[in-house]
Amino acid sequence: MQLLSQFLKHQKTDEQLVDLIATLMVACKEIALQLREGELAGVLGTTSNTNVQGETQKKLDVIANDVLKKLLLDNPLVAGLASEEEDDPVPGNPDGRFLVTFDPLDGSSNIDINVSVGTIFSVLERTPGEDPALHATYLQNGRRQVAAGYVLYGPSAVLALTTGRGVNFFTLAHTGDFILTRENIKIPTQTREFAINMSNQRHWEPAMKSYVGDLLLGSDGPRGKNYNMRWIASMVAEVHRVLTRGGIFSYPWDAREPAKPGKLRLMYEGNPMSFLIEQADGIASTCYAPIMDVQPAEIHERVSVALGSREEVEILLSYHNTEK
Ligand code: P6P
Repeated sequence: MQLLSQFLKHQKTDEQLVDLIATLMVACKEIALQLREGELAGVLGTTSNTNVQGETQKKLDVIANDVLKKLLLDNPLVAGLASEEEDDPVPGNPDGRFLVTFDPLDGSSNIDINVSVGTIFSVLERTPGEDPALHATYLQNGRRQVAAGYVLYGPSAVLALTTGRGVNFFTLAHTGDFILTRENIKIPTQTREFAINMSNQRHWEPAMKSYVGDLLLGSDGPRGKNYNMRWIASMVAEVHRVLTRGGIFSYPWDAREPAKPGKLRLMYEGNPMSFLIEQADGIASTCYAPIMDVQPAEIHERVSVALGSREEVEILLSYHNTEK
């Protein structure tokens, strides 16, 4: 049995990054405990606030955000953070090295029905001299990430982590340690499983309608095989399934809010998940370009997402006339 800290040292991970990841895990353990308590701790339900996204904040969104903020700002390595639940960046140690962007509790619409949710995080380095109180300091593309991952609060709490040397899973033990449980994850290149919110079908662009339409035709159609569908409405759970057994997950642009590229957020959903997917030999695309190549203009900007099994995503891209 190998502890997270032992594994990272064995991989010769930068010691300050190991320290930061340890801080993130202390926060995620606390969040896991609060989630396990659920109704008993009176932490379900919503607040009277809405976040910068215009979404009503769940009590646990706020709790998870506060736990992460406090612990990260207590770590002198942290120059600042940007959260889905914070309108503006929160500066930490002005001489700190790392910037952390995070979605404290992704999928929180599932909390009150006891379905899996997760914490998503992305680690960047502050460019020396840049002010961590300014939005511009965080606007780095996904290729600049030095680490990314999520903790999925499911039947077990599982950390999926990459520092650029592959993807590994660590399960939270009753001892409070994250233990290595799957090493060097590689996504199967083919799949029969797709995940998309079909209720938006009439709003998609023609290429997505055509691609999904052919999946639905199954063995009678041009794809020549039958597909199964999943939709958990929790990106962390969907991505974990893709990393574990393959598949394709998409939340594409749709005409409901045409000015927005998509629903999911680039800095703390699209980029960290794309880092994991590419490190596991999958593809993560906007349908027209790799997500991690997108140059962010705003911290809370959104992005269209299609990610998963390499050969399946390549077929989706061909419907969009996008080069692989
Ligand atoms: P819809 C959760 O709110 C989230 O950001 C992702 O985790 C999830 O994949 C998506 O939105 C679900 O969106 O429109 O199906 O509720």
